[in-house]
Amino acid sequence: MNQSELSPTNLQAFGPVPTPRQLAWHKREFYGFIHFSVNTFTGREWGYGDESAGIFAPTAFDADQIVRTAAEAGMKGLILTCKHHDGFCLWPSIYTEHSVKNSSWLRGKGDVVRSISEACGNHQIGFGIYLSPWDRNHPDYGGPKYIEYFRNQLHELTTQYGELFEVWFDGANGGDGYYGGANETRSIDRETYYDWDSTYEIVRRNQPNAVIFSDTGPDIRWIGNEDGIAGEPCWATIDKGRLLSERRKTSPKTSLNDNMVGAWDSPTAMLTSGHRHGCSWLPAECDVSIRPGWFYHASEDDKVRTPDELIDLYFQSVGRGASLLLNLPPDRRGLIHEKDVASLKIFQSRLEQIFSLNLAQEARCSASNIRGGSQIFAAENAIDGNPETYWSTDDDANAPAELILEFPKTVTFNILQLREFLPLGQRIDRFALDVEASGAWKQWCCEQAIGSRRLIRGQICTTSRVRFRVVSAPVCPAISELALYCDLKTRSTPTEERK
Ligand code: FUL
Ligand code: CA
Repeated sequence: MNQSELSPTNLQAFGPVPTPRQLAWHKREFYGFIHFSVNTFTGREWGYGDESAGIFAPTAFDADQIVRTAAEAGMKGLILTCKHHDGFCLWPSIYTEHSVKNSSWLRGKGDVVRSISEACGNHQIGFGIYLSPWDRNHPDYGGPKYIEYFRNQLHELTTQYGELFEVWFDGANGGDGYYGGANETRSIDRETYYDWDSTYEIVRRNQPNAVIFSDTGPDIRWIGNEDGIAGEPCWATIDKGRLLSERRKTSPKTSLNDNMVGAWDSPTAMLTSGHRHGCSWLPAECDVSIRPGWFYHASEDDKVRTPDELIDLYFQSVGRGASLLLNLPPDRRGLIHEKDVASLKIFQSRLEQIFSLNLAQEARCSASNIRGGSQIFAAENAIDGNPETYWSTDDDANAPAELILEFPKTVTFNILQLREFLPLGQRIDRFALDVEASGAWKQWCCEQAIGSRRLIRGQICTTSRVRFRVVSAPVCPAISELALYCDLKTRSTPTEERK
């Protein structure tokens, strides 16, 4: 009998738990966004909707180069802006003329969605779609005919391009647009206009494994900022009722993105941190661009995020139990620019270097308590490299509880990685790590929230004993992984400090 078969009887889940599609998504952690449209050729960030399809003219579009760049950077999927707010479609939709079929690119015979989705298949990474609900080109936007159009397009995209891992619905709705020449401001009621439940139904029917992203879910929530930074802590759970009622208090005719700055209990602050005892499992995704803009602008060629900045983002998103959705905008050739490629290459090799050696695997591991004294919940499960096994305690020995790692010879580390066994929920409130120094325990960190993956960067230290403590938890823990790493790049700092 394996541990997961035992868990329902032996160990009750705590609070909400992820659905199978959310669980699969948690494993993806780092994936990319591709913003590509008429904006790439006009220099805008939000096209007005009056751009001629003819201006979409990449000179050397190469889906393989784009997807290879993403895959080699360690991304496990790519989400393409099939239609941004300007309404221009990167696939030859049968429902509009405003698409690649009327562009000069490949004499109207190209299909960016097809090419990128196939390249994702070739590189064995997931493919996802972004379809903007707001459409500044469509004459019927704001009325019922547009909803039919939007759903028809969603149907095309969810049936003609293979399996999708994520469907991304943008909350932005700026009001004004070309709207087929009308040139006016059209405001919609974001609560009711799209009748989201019926729209989500299309995705569920055609792509049952895809997670749906929008500001407030249903599967994945927005992190509340476009900086790529999750809250500290960031809970996977949230009180959706409270979130939605606070959101309703802000104007229903704007998008959540329009209320970016707010008080602690503002909807965006809730999205950033989640709620410890929230009743929905709704994990966060951190979207951010490798450049200041979402679309390519030559003027930003010198503003590409550096490998160090990307590493920081990774720790502030993936390292807080969220995912990192990093945007790579193709340029006017239809390629990821050399500067972005160069930064991603160094970033990826730094990541590989950091996580290449898990020092914890060299330790002997013991625990203050093992559930039922059983091997099934053994201390070693936390360091066995198997995500399906975990350490747990008896119900009355949940906190404080500790794991002690003893090393045959001293180890030097500055990074701690933890994971909880997610099918049993997010169980730990607060934890600490201590290191032994001159015969006494010294606290190395004390933080809240673990969840899918928690990374803590701290002081570099050399020791032969490490103690992990569950400081506070309402139920017994289920720690599936405790790992220690050393980031070579910062190895020199502490020597300086020790002097
Ligand atoms: C926002 C949009 O308005 C931006 O243009 C971009 O697509 C970003 C990912 O989402 O809401
Ligand atoms: Ca394990």
